[in-house]
Amino acid sequence: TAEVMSHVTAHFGKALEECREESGLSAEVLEEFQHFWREDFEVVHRELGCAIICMSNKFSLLQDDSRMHHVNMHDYVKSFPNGHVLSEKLVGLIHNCEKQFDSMTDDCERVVKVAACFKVDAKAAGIAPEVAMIEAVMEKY
Ligand code: BOM
Repeated sequence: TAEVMSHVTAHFGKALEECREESGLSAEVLEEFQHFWREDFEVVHRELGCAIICMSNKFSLLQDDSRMHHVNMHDYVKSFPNGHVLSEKLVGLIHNCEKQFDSMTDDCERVVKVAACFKVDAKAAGIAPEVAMIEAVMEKY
């Protein structure tokens, strides 16, 4: 659900500042991670892909090939309030997106494509949070 997704985003987004330098993602492109979900934010920059890889690695959410670690992602989402209602859906949506871009060899470029696909599909599935929902739970993390 969008409510659970707001918790996951709030927590995951806290890793952004640790990853700014190595990813090269400027504040002009993305100031705060929750803006990822804004209607007018375009998920297109290679540096955002690099940042998502770096952030995911902080929580062991990726395998060595920079694809999602299914078990760890499942457990991560389940660790949030009502996480069990979202975890399988989220893993399924991300994996479906990964399959569509599997031939891309640049990890950062591929992951930003996967993230853009995930944003579209999460909205269609009704699990995309409003930025205001994320801001309401930011202080918990
Ligand atoms: O193949 C690489 C898999 C990358 C997984 C992350 C994709 C989605 C990242 C963008 C949105 C994040 C929102 C919440 C955290 C989900 C883990």
